Amino acid sequence: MSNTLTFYYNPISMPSRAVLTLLTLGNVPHTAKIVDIQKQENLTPEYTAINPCQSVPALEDDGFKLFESHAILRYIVNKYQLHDFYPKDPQEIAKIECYLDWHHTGTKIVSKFIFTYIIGPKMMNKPAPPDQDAQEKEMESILQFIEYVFLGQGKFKYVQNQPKMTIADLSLIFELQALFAFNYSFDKFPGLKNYVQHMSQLPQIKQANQMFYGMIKNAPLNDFIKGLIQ
Ligand SMILES: N[C@@H](CCC(=O)N[C@@H](CS)C(=O)NCC(=O)O)C(=O)O
Repeated sequence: MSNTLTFYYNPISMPSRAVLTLLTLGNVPHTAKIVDIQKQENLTPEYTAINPCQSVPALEDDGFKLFESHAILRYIVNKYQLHDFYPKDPQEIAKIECYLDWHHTGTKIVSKFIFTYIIGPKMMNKPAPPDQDAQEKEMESILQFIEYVFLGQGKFKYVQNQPKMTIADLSLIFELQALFAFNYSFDKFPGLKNYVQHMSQLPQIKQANQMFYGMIKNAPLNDFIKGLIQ
């Protein structure tokens, strides 16, 4: 197998961290290249030729170009036969796919909330819209759904009751950890809190989060988050 896979990412991007963690956990030979979004490297003609969406992550493998983190995650598990992270049984596959499809309109509401009320106002000089309480309620209804449905009321260790961590978990966890920037306690959702706790302890996830944790470490943080990011 040739070592031609180039992974384009940004360490602050949640979908980038999901793919990076799979590459690390799966021991996939690759070259990782940071795309500096602040310097607008994602808008260059060279990068646009790799990812016409001008977003991260993206991948280039011996001339084959791919964008969208879920497509990239699936490509990696299929190409490198990483069945530990993607089941073989059609019904189990369908359950993982169900989460991955739902993620874009469901879980993404969590990161949208963080962007609107934390990253926008604090880092991009974008004033926060006034209806934070309503948006927080909507965001929490998503957290409740994840806990109830995808984590079986908190009884499942991994998304969709898989025996091992799959690409669905990798997609989910970094979005949930974005709530650390909001100093969120997770106390309303004990099943979700347990999930965040055990997933956050994985060394490869900690490693992927180095820059993110560095950015939040001096902010006021509750003991739950402090314990996880050290
Ligand atoms: N659905 C896409 C989302 C990609 C995306 O929105 N990436 C963001 C960072 S998390 C980005 O590159 N933003 C740069 C920009 O839009 O200018 C995926 O999962 O890959």
